[in-house]
Amino acid sequence: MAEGKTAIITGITGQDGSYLAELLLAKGYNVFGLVRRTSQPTQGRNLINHLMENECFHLVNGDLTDQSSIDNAVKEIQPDEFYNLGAQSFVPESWRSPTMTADVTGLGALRCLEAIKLVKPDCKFYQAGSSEQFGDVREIPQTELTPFYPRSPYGCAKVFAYDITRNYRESYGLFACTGILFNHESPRRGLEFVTRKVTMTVARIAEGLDEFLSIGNVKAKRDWGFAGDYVEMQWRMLQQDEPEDFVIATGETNSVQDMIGLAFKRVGMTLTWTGEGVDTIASDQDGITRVKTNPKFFRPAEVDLLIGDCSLAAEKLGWTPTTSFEQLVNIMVDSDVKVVKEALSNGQLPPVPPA
Ligand code: NAP
Ligand code: G4F
Repeated sequence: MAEGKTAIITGITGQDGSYLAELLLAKGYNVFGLVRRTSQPTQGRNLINHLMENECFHLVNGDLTDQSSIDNAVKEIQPDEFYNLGAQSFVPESWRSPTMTADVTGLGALRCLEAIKLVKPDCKFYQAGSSEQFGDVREIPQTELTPFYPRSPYGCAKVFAYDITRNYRESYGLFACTGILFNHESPRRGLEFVTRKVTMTVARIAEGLDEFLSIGNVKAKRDWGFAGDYVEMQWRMLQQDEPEDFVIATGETNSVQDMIGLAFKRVGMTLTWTGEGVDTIASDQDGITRVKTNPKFFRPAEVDLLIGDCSLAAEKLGWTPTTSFEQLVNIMVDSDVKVVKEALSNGQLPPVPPA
């Protein structure tokens, strides 16, 4: 054990959990990641494999749906800080599995707060909030004061988690706060999310493995940033003197169509778009169809536009995003081209985004 602070991270195997663990270890923390039991112990752990030899990095079994496992982790570890990043985080899945999403993503936060309240009330708590809480946005851009209007079971669960975090802060005096984070991406993003699905498919097309990208609503707009920047803000929120909720965003919005155009541009293809809605397609400079719309990727209720106002974080946390939208897309395309090339040269099958 290092002499520094001790932190628990739920969601350690995910995109943000892996970046946050690296950040805290570099700052001298002892990091304990909560992981769900799987029948194959190494399954899904590839983002943290490189940390397993670090003597300050530990895994502890637990599940956000199980109060005792969280209580036990807090009792044994006696953390100074607790980052609740675990969630069923894929919005379309939340319509297919709404009660599971409410249990993990909503009640999971309450279970963490209960454990802290009863066992270690001076532990600081970070809740991973989401711009999905704004949903059908009530104002543009969205700030910490914008009312919520979630559009999915996932968004509703995150609103509950936000409210209960504020309530435990006000009822019990816990240092508990929510970061309302807008979409943040990286080469570690899950293949089901739109940016990574696009960059992996573009890499596969560039290597001649696929012919076209099958996509949903390309008109939706998001405020996309780089995940590595965003975990630094999670940490900074817990270093404040007083707990406070913050919007973390870039302040720039782009459409899915813009994102796809940049990704193809990176591999030397210029797209021309035709049609509307489910009839939208895009062809490259040689007239080959490279993007086709598939109704199955449209959602029962869409969040059309997100753009955050991060003035409060700029003022109090010193927040300035370091990676532009085009740089982010280029980083992700280049990484996936490398992944595909390496797999092919090793005689392996390159990753395929879920259909
Ligand atoms: P992610 O890659 O989908 O990771 C989710 C993590 O939650 C995984 O480690 C997963 O573990 C874990 N998990 C799922 N169910 C669990 C359960 N029942 N018990 C314990 N752990 C469980 O998500 P992310 O992109 O890193 O996002 C981190 C957090 O920020 C999430 O809460 C997400 O909702 C929120 N958020 C993300 C963004 C974004 O743009 N990335 C924006 C706003 C908010 P397994 O490996 O076992 O599945
Ligand atoms: O990449 P997405 O699946 O992300 P979404 O729904 O915005 O949620 C992500 O960001 C949230 C923060 O706002 C997080 F809280 C949440 O956990 C997650 O990380 O979809 C982005 C947009 C949507 O409008 C969707 O309709 O892309 C559109 N889209 C169009 N075609 C598609 C597709 N999304 C996916 N996943 N797959 C498609 O084929």
